[in-house]
Amino acid sequence: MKILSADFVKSCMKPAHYPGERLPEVAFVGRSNVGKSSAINSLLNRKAIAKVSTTPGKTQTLNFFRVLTSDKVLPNMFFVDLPGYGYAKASKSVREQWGPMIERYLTQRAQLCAVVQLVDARGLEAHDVTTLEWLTHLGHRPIVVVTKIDKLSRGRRRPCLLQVCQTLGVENHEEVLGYSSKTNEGRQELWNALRDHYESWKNPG
Ligand SMILES: Nc1nc2c(ncn2[C@@H]2O[C@H](COP(=O)(O)OP(=O)(O)OP(=O)(O)O)[C@@H](O)[C@H]2O)c(=O)[nH]1
Ligand SMILES: [Mg+2]
Repeated sequence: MKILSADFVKSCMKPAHYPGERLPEVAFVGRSNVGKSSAINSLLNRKAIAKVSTTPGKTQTLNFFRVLTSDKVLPNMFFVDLPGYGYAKASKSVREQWGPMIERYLTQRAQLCAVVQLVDARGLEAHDVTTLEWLTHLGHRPIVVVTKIDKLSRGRRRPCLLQVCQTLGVENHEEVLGYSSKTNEGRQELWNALRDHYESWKNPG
């Protein structure tokens, strides 16, 4: 699949400010610094369309990117980069706004067709487990992406994915994907999963 264009559209907090255009949307969820913005850049073949930082807490609002692809099934969509959860160093008032801001988006946005939950290949945290439970409770079936997989030797990758499946209680192992924004490993598999999700969202049952 070719990316024909990828543009940052806007950054916002309130539903009234979300883009008016009704395109399918893909949201990226995960703890701070896990690599959400990097994964967006990698999927879009862009170096820095989404801002990346070594310091957790870089993304603080909902950031919408309009994406056009050569794919017949999923030719256009918004990617939505969300702030990370569990960022303890953000000020209290900021943290108090993030929860409701993310929850409002995930519960109210009718055109949200896929949620990608990123977790770190170097280990899950309790927060990751509760987030998956929460997303499931909200009616989403997240695509779990185990990122920074390049930090593990080849031999440790499959056991790591199996461990993530087990800890998160995901029965179908194919629903947990290894990913590296550094080497683009897993990029095609994630695009395939997004396309599949979109199709089953569009034609439920
Ligand atoms: N080696 C490696 N490093 C990565 C990968 N993905 C992200 N990183 C690094 O991890 C750090 C955080 O990446 P971001 O993409 O900013 O993470 P984020 O989840 O958007 O963080 P917040 O916006 O703070 O929630 C940066 O230093 C990235 O270069 C990956 O797949 N492999
Ligand atoms: Mg970010």
